[in-house]
Amino acid sequence: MDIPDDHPRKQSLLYRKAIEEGVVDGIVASAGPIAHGRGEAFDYLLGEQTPFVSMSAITTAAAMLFLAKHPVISVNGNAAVLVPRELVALSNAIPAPLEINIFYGRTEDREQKIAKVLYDAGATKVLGVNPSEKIPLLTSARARVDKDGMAKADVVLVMLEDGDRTEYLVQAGKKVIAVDLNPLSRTPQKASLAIVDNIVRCIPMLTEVVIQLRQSTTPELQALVDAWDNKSYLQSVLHFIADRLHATELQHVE
Ligand code: PTJ
Repeated sequence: MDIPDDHPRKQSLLYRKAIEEGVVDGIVASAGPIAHGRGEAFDYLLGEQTPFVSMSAITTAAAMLFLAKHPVISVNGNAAVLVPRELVALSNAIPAPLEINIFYGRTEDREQKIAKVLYDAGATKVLGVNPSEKIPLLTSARARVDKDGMAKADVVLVMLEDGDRTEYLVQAGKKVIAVDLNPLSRTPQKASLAIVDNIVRCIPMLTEVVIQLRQSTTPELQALVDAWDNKSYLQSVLHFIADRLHATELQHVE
C-alpha cells in the first residue's frame, strides 16, 4: 500500500500497516489489530496528543523507574512493532532490561521473533524467551516470567496490558506502571501508576524525562512518587476528555 505524503492520516495509516504486517510476520497476536483499534478510538478522544494532565504521570513514572532497584520493561507484540527503537532507548536510559511478555499464542517461535525485532532495533539483551518462573496465582500465558527480569523486579512498566496480570503483579509486591489509552480500562485502575497516552508519544517522552531527572536528588524523586494519587489522576483524565468534547465543534465537511 502506497500512502501519499499529503494524506492527512498518513502516520496513523503507517502504524496500522506496521500492526498488520506484524500479524503476517507472526510478531503481533491476531487480536493485536483489535487492541490497536480500541487504542485509536481513545486517542481521538484525547485529540491524538498527550493530555497535559498526563505529564505529571510521565514525570512520576520516570522517578519511579529511576529509584527502582530492578526495573523491567514488559514488551508484547504490538509494542515491539510500534516502538522498537524507542523501547531500546528507554531501556538504555534507565537502565532497565526489556522482557517479552505475551498473552496470545505464547510460543517460543513468537518470543524469538519479538526478540529479533528488539535486537534489530539495537537491544543488546532481551529477556523472556522461554522463561522459567511464574507469577503466583495467575494462570494465563502472561504468568510466565524471566528469573532475571520480572520475577525479581520491583517496578514493572507494562503497555497494552490486561487488568488481571497488572493486579497479580501488584499483589506480588511490585509497583506497576501501565501505559494505556483507555482510562476506563481495568489496567490503569489496577496499576500503581497509570499513564493515559499513546505509547508512540509516551515512550520517547519518558526517555527524555528519565535523562532530565538524572539532575534530581533521591529525596526529590521519592517525594514525587510518594505524592502520586492514581485515582485522582485518572479522574482528571476523564475530566480532560469531557471538557475537550464539550468544547469541540464539528467542522462542516463538504
Ligand atoms: O502480544 P500479546 O499476545 O501480548 O497481545 C497483546 C494484546 C494487545 C492483543 C492484548 O494485550 C489485548 O488484547 O489487549 P486489550 O485487552 O485489547 O487491551 C489493549 C489496551 O491497550 C486497550 O485499553 C487500548 O485502548 C490500549 N491501547 C491500544 N493501543 C495503544 C494502547 N495504549 C497505548 N498506546 C497504544 N498504541
